[in-house]
Amino acid sequence: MSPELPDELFDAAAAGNRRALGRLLTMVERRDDLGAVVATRAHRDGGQARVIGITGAPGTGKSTITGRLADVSGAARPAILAIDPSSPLTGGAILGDRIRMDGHISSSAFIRSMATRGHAGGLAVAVPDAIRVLDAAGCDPVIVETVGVGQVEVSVAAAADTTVVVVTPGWGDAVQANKAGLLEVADVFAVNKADRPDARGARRDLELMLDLGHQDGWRAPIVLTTANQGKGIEDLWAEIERHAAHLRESGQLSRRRCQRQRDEVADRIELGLRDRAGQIIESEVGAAVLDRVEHREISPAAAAEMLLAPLTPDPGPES
Ligand SMILES: Nc1nc2c(ncn2[C@@H]2O[C@H](COP(=O)(O)OP(=O)(O)OP(=O)(O)O)[C@@H](O)[C@H]2O)c(=O)[nH]1
Ligand SMILES: [Mg+2]
Repeated sequence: MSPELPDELFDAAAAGNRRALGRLLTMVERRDDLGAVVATRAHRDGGQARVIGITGAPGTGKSTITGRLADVSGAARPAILAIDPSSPLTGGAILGDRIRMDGHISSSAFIRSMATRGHAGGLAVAVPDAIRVLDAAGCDPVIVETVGVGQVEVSVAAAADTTVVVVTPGWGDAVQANKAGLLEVADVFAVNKADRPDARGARRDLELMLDLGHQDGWRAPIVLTTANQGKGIEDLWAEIERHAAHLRESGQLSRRRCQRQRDEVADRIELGLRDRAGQIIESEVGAAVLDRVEHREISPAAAAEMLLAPLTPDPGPES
């Protein structure tokens, strides 16, 4: 019989059973009661894995790099989590297949893809849960691939210890507006498709950008890669490891992780309050208060304050 209870699934997953690991991830993605049990245990047992984010514009070679990195890491049980914020419900599976088709086929990595399911903000809580499950099941490193340069990617980058931003020759023309965003998230840059003309120019543009930015004891190194030929991947891995060592030695690793947990709790509060707001508006009391707004007895602001009051009790005098 195959195990179906979270504890049994964790034992099986830790022993290398991929199906059990997949089941656990499905449980946390559903975010139901069972998912909460899984997430709790994953949080208790996690904290060991190195979490590496790989991000950048569509088609820059993230999946190819990710698969190659998993192999070059020499790790026994690397995991890849591919996230596509733009994809509809079924998109995730397609993305996963694309890793296998386009990218180098990693020999040992556990690969999982996740779509956002159109849940505003949902990714912010689903991704950390999935990372924790992989971590608690003994996967290391956990490499998280996200597409795009924008808000979602910034929040996903926040879930990683080390974030690699992938650009290609000509990047400077393409993402003019996002330079500040790139600088903010990048711990390491990969200029991929270095087999194309002007990879050196792309590196120079990045250097100039880094010269202007402020530095916090770490200047993002730039590595030229030709991922589909496996070139530069070992150098890239070396820089990722160097950054990991810097985080540990400077004490930033625990600071970043603390900040991350804080952000996640804030995200979860926001999500919870948003759900509650919907429920309140739909409730009988909500309808009655809205009725008074409609009759111009009270303002929308006053209505919101009235409906919020039970949610935010006065903390009272300090005890
Ligand atoms: N010429 C060249 N092609 C590459 C290189 N690395 C990857 N590719 C190719 O570029 C295409 C896109 O690679 P992917 O790894 O799927 O890129 P991606 O960034 O994961 O793409 P999305 O997930 O769709 O955003 C594939 O056809 C790769 O084979 C490279 O260094 N040079
Ligand atoms: Mg990809």
